[in-house]
Amino acid sequence: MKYIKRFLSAVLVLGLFTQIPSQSSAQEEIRTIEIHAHRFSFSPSEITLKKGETVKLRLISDDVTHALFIPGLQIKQAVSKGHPAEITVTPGSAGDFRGECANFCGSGHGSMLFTAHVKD
Ligand SMILES: [Cu+2]
Repeated sequence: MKYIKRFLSAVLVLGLFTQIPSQSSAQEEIRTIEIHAHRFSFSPSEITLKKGETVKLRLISDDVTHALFIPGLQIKQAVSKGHPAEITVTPGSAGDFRGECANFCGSGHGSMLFTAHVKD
């Protein structure tokens, strides 16, 4: 009985130490790209992704509510000041995917363009 208890607690302790580091390192592997939206542009206005690579896009508004709309990548995400938004994307094909602001934000709204280049 004594040995069984020792064995079980050893398994528990080992489990704790082996699980926690592997979980956090898996999260760190996802590349995060920060994109600021402000009247009247995105910065950066172009990003380069790799086909099949999962990346996290972190959207931040510096002023009013904007929305990043990239139809070819099934992305449509609004973002307002003080509330960053995160999108995870895994491009399935290579090419240049055009995007734009999808939330009317003033006179220069139409010039808020974006391009995601996806390499093979
Ligand atoms: Cu906008």
